[in-house]
Amino acid sequence: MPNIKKSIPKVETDINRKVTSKSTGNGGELHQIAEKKQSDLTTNQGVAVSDNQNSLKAGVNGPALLEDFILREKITHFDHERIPERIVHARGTGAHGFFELTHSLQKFTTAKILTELNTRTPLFARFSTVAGGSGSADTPRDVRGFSVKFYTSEGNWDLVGNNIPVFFIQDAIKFPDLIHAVKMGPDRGFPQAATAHDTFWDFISLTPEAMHMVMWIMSDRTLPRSLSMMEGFGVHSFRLIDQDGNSTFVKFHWRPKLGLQSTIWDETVKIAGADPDFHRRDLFNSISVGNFPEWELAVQLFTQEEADQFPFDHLDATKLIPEELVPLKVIGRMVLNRWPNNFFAETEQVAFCPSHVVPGIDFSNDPLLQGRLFSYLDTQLSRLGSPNFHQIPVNAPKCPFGNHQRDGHMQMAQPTGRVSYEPNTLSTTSPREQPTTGFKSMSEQLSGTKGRIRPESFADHYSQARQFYLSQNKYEQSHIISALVFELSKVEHPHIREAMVGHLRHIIGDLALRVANGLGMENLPPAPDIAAPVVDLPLTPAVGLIDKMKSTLSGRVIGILISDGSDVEILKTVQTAVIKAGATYKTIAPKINGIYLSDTTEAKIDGQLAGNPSVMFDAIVTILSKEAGKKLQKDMATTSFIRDAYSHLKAIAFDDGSKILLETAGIEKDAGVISIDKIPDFLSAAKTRQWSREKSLHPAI
Ligand code: HDE
Repeated sequence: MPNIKKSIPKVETDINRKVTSKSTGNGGELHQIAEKKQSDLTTNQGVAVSDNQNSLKAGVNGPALLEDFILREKITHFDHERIPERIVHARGTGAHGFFELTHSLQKFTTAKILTELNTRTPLFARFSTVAGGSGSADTPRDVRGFSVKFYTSEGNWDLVGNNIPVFFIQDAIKFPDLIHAVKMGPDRGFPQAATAHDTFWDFISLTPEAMHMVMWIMSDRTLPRSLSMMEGFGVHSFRLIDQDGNSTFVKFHWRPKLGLQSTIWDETVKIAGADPDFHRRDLFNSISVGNFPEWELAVQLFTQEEADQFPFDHLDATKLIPEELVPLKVIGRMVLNRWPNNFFAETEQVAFCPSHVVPGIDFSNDPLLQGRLFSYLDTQLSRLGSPNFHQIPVNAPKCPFGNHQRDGHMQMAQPTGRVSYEPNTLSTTSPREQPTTGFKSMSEQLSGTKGRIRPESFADHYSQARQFYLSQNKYEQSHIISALVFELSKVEHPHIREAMVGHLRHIIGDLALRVANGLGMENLPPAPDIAAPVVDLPLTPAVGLIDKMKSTLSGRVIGILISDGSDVEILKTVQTAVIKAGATYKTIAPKINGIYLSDTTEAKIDGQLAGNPSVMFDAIVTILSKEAGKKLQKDMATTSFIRDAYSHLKAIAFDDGSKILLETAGIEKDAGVISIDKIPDFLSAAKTRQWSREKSLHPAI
């Protein structure tokens, strides 16, 4: 029995603690004391706190006292730290930046942000996944949100888009059903952040309008390599309004400077385990080192008369306007150059609403957009808890703003004077209407019979799905097929799998057949009845991805594996060449410290091998002494490093000492497996993936 009496410290000792910059309390706990350069730690009422390590107790081993207002304030605030996460798009990250207009749309709109050349409009952008909770991984197969809040001189404009130009549904009334179907089951609380389950595919199989979107989400578009390597789309048609009130339809597109790039499905799954923060870390890193992510903003402009000629209805959000039909006009660029000071205050509290538009920009009658115009303001009220959410700095306009709205939870403003209404005679300075430059909706003549009716022009659900699939190259088509096989294999109810394959038959027979084969179906299930005939539309290569990859190493990371005895000259040459080519590198070794190179100098290691599998890199280099190669041959982390890089179609450069590892990992030499003395060849191969390798690795597809 320990001597309890002996272990009780004297209270006096604690009270008389010596005041130095650091001090230790009775229990050995650290007290960091404010010096001149530090401010005092205070309560929220500004009272300096003398001890932030111990609560107030009745005796040294006694219970805590209710009187301890310092403890209660701290814990109460902590208990209330979380706000409801976004119902969708909960997982996200964002950054500040600016937009610069390079081509004026003066002919079409009065909006200053789209007409004043070379002015920099500050902005905040947020990227997100849709289905997962805020703590889910960055890399599930999912659509990515692509939201931009422009703080224009005429008020805030939010362009709240996605990285895919079409959507699942045509009418907002279906959104809660879609989201309930994709989110975790209400009875079991899983699966998280995944579409590969019964409820999602059950709903989709009963929603033929989703088939075009299904093609997009099963493509590599939902597996972006980096947030700065994805396109963004406003999705709906909007209107631009000129000074005479004339309207032109517009679709907004973001084009990444780094070009498009995606990961391979198996790689994506492994990234989720190796680094659940893969995308936000990548964005953070690139902004931190000054490699600012950049996109072009482009528009498609068209008139009502042109729209009448399209073989689809542009107000249907399940359709896109092929670039080949209405070309893109680049009008400016967005650069993200500042990481937020505080994730919660900015990224979590930023409130986007598609209804936030500025004079000169207006809505179309897309029924999905119309529903969104209501939903976002509503959701901010429950998420941020007050109609004053616009006062939070990240949400507040940067131009002057004011009206007669008053009070409410957490009112931060202090309006002065007696008048909080208008019209009035009692104030000469209170805000008044602005009929010349104020926001005006396009004047549109409307008539019709009230009713819950879907337009007939929305009835073709398969033609653009077919167009998308046929516009992919053969590797991309295989990826869509293996994604469908993967997802539908996770579905427990055979009738849902069959219904889905039935739909695929309308898209294209070969696709249905290959998916049915992958699912081991003996016969092709029947195709459902369709509301409108499927037509063959001209191909649109712009929807592809692989063929649009840019020949660049910018934004790419090379993993260099070394160990004791690695050749210092080769290492230096590779590192210099990688940087010169515009990429970055990480030097990986079995130990984070204590690795000595061929010249006996200690190497600088950026990451330990087991914690940095090759899925973290775009290409790998192995530089090993013969002894190290032999030793590492038996190490699973090393062989997986190489085998995964190979099966994820990455370029591999190796030296003599690493040859043995390639043999152990079963690597067959091809154009992407390159001897270290051919660094230019390696760097050129690292700009892409070794697509031709894929067939031999996944013969089942
Ligand atoms: Fe959203 N969506 N959405 N959505 N959405 C939200 O608003 C909603 C739709 C999109 O980074 C919510 O603030 C409805 C299409 C993005 O903070 C909510 C409908 C597109 C983000 C909401 C749609 C989007 C959201 C949840 C069908 C692409 C994240 C939290 C009519 C054009 C914004 C929030 C951010 C977020 C509703 C369909 C994009 C509930 C009702 C189509 C990028 O209001």
